[in-house]
Amino acid sequence: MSDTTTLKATAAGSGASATERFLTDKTGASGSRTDAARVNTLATALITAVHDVIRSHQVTYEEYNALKSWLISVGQDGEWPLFLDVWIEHVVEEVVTAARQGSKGTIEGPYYVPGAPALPSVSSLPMRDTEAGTPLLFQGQVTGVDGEPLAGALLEMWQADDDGLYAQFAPGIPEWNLRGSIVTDDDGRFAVTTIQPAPYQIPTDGSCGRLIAAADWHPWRPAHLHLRVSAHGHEPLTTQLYFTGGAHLQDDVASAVKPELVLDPRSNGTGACEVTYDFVLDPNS
Ligand code: MBD
Ligand code: FE
Repeated sequence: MSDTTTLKATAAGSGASATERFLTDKTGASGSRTDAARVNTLATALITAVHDVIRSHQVTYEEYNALKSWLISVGQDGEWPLFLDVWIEHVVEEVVTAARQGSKGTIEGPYYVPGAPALPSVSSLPMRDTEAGTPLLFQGQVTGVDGEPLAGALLEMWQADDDGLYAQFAPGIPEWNLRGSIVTDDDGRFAVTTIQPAPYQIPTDGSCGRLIAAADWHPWRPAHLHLRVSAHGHEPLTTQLYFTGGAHLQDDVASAVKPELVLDPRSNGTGACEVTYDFVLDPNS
């Protein structure tokens, strides 16, 4: 018997998965490396910035306690990855990639999983027979900054399904659904069949949703494909691609849209859409 409550995507469920994922993949190496002088500089600057907000906005005890209780609940919901990636990461990405010559990138967000199944240069992303959405043929070439094709580059793709759910962060979806690692051919080319993604709402039933409601913001991101493009001797590129004319290109809750990242797919007359997009990777720094 299928029990709908056990299959319901919840903020706490996706938050717990995203927190676990982050602790598995992203700590360890960087967790203890920062030296004390740098910690002192950054922690002092951050705490001082908060003091300035309290003084300039004459924060009350009621507001201080509301903040304290909200911060506690973000952790209880596992929503620190979501909060940080939606409201903070875009500025880190801007600072860290400012000197790049190759393709523009944007934020990774909380739902990348390394190790998606390897696929040949001409492939379909894994999907269900019943997968909803318009088929999309996404093709292009990966090169270095001098135009040299990068054979054997890895194009990792991940996206939400038509209900806005990511495999491994919501229940009831096959493990690698709409996730794959495409390997480019001898010319650096790839051609991937997937589905056109739908606009996406970040979870609204947890602490981030309570902040959005309390501040009268909205939870929407424009429809997007996530990509991580990597090749030997080159800086990996983390990016997202959007769709011209789509909702929320101008008011992405995660502030992660750039004009260079907007695709304009054309109908190919068979009920599918096609678009070409090329990636240029910087050499390793
Ligand atoms: C997403 O799917 C996403 O891409 C970002 C940046 C934040 C939350 C959910
Ligand atoms: Fe996303």
